[in-house]
Amino acid sequence: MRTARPGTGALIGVLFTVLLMSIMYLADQLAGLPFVPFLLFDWVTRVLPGPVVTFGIDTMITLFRLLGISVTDNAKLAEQVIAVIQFLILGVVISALFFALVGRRKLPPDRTTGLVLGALFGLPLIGITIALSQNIGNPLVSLLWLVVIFLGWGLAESWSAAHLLPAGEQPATAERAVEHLDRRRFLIRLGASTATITVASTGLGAVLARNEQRRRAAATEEMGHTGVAADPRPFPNADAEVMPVPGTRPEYTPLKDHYKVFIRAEPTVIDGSTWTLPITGMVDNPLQLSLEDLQNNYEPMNQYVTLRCISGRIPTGLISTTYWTGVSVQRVLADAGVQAGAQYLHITSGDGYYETVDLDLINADERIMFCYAWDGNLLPVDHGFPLRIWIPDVYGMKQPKWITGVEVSSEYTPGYWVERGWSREAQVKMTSVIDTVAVDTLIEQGDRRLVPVGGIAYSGARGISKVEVQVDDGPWEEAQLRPPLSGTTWVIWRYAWPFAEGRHTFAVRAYDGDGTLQITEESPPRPDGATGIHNEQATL
Ligand SMILES: Nc1nc2c(c(=O)[nH]1)N[C@H]1C(S)=C(S)[C@@H](COP(=O)(O)O)O[C@H]1N2
Ligand SMILES: [Mo]
Repeated sequence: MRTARPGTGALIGVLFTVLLMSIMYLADQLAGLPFVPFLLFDWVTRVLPGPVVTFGIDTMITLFRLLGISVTDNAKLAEQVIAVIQFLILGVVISALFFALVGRRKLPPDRTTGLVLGALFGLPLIGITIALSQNIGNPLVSLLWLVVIFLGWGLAESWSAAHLLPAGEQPATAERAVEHLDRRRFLIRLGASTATITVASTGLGAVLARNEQRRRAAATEEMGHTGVAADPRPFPNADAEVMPVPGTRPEYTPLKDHYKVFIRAEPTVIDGSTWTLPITGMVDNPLQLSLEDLQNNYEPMNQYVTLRCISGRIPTGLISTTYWTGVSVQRVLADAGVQAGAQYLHITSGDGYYETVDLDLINADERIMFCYAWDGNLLPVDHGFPLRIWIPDVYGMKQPKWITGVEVSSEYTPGYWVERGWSREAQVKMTSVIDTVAVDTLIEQGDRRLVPVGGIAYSGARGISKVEVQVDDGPWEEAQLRPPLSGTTWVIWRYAWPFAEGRHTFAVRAYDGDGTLQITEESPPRPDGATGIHNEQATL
């Protein structure tokens, strides 16, 4: 008997699985058909226990920091790479096992086996795709497409096995040599042709993806100019005397730099022209509101908002500020007529995310809004188009994007991240951060030279009343505060320190609107949000 060739099987698995992915990618760009590796990844992260997922994310962030890579810019890309590798491993393992079995004459490399193999690989994945498919175009077309390509993968596997592991009696030595040569040629030709198709379809897919991105940007811009929201500029603090120290992060985050966090490998795309917001459950008058209803039937509210992710460390990039426009949730609920005994809003999203909001909180705060615009334009796709909620003073995890359902209920159910071990309340923890010790922009004051130090302080909707800076073991000195864009944004602070040569440690701490000092004891982001003092070293 010929010895089994799991190595060959693995190689064939790489060729056909990479090819399979490139075809799925092209079909995704051409026709919006599902890209299964991302969906598999989404499913795996959803079914794995919370601590495992958090450990995975933490490991990734730690690794990035060690490598000096920006977490904000690359986290999603890293997830996508992991998704592709995971899918590849799956295909390779199945292929290697298959070749091993064929090599041991346990399976014939014929058409039936190929179809069964393709079904074994594809059916669970098709199941996952259907389970996660709120947003895949036509489900029937997607289904048929996936059946075809996975069966195709199986047939290609068995066809290759038939060429590479011929059945029959052990041939004579001379024939064996010829066969060996044949197999080699077959492998080379196979490698060349699969590689060609892979490169071609991936390349074409990438071009289509870039065009689609442009088209989407143009379309959003056009919709944005229908005057959905007031333009945020000029800023309310344009005349403020206290200016940021050069090197401080922008007070108003450029939209493209706003941090992004979402559970799936890709942002969720919702068709705004057919989308409606259903308000259901314990209401007298269930509603179905279109985007236009929300824009036209309710007084728009505008608010400068700093949004912060609970998983951010100190300091971190997972915090940004922009201008939010929407309608008061109170007003919408008044139209729906909330019934006695109702206690919670269950919000569900197009990506499978969900959160629960206490109705007492909504009744107490008319600022809580269904938000449809950022920075004067409709929401960007990545940030929750067409609708997200804003709740002051809590971390981003409490505020779903891509809202597709709102149900009024008497029962509490934990939200997506609460279920995975994160804080139920998720109230923002006060933080202050040093952005810059501006060694290069010394201020001359008579014969004194001062080093400007600057950064931000943030305390949800509680405001910042005081920021203090400490250098080495010196006293805590009060910094100057720039008036913020609003009571719900971060505050820019600055401090001028008398220059002294050497290596120094700068520390910062803040007090909120009530004069409460921030928590100085260090704690990690999980489960309640990071606390502790930010230190920064500089050599002068
Ligand atoms: N539907 C949905 N909403 C969501 C999330 C998500 O994954 N899906 N992530 C939440 C988290 S953890 C944060 S920090 C904010 C981030 O919003 P942004 O990406 O617009 O900055 O969205 C929140 N809302
Ligand atoms: Mo978050």
